[in-house]
Amino acid sequence: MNVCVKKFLKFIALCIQRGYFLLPFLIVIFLNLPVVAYADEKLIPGDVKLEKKFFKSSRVEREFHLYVTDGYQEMADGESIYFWGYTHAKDFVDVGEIKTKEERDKKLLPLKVPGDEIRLTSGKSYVIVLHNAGWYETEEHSGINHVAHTIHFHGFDLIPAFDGVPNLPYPSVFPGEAYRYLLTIPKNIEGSYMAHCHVDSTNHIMAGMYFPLIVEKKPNRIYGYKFDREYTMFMTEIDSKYMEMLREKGDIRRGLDWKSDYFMLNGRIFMDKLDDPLSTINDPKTRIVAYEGETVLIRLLAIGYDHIFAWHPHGYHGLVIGTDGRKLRHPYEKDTVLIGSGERYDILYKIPDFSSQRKCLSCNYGPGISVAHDHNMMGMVSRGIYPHGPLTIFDIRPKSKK
Ligand SMILES: [Cu+2]
Repeated sequence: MNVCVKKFLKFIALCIQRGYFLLPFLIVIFLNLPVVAYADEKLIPGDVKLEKKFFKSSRVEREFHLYVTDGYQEMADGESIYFWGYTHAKDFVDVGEIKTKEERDKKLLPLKVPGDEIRLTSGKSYVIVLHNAGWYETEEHSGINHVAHTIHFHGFDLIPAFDGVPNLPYPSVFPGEAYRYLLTIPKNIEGSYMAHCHVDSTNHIMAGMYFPLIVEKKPNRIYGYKFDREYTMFMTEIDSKYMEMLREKGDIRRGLDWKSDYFMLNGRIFMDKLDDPLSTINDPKTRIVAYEGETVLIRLLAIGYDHIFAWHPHGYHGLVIGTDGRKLRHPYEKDTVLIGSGERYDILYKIPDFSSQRKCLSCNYGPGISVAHDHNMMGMVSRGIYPHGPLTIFDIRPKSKK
């Protein structure tokens, strides 16, 4: 508990002792003080002048509190993989310092890789607070029990204070600490981005420290185009054996030793047992459901070690309208889009209307299911088994069933 809070609590006790019961409550109302006293988490000080200016000149639209921690994620093939990542409490609220595993499990949502999307609006200002909730799944003497982290807002073109590169100029966040990132999104900026940790990037990114970041001017609009539905497809990879070695011993191997054995779509793999609840196709965020005549936006994102993903939906050519958060002056049609670590593509898929079907019996027109998958075949194998990779389906339904 910090000194001010302690002094204030003493003052309340004194008032009650002397019979002035209402005085402290009137002060709280008058000063609009928060009544909750948070634990003594250390806020890493930023640039005081800059912060003062930010809060004076900007109306903060929303504050997001992100917590980094470790955990296990169950995969559709029955394996459990050790990950690091970003999580949060319900509605991204501040739950103060996390000191124990019990506290973490009670206050925060279970760790998910990638972390949940953060969606921002062009022209508005935000505060994003990074808290380090600590590591709890490691062996006692693992060398990574006490590691620091940051957030790098990939593609946001920020000043170093909020760019998440350690010690340029602010230190990264150790357990029990927090750091505030103050962001104003320019009015002319929109599109698909991502965020990731920038400490010892090879290890921390590969361990799962990333999440999608979306900027929009208006819902269902991008770069002047309209769409009916959108899906974010985040393609990533992990070396599950390396992760287990990190957890047990914590000695970090040479970066070049990564050998991914899982290639994922939104943190999942496809399972040939079609009703597996953990399979990509049974995840509402990954199964692409749309109706005849609609336009679907796919926000394609990738991060990883050296895998180049090849996004390939059967039955459709998509219109690539933007990349890396910028509108393309000359959009182009593709049925296979190659995407490497850090890249993003915004692609529109126009779902044909069955009533306008041409006389082509073999063409993909009308409701039904078709697959979309990584066409770099190395990625279609997890733990050596095909087709346990980044594969999902376009599930097109008739208008009448809307
Ligand atoms: Cu990190």
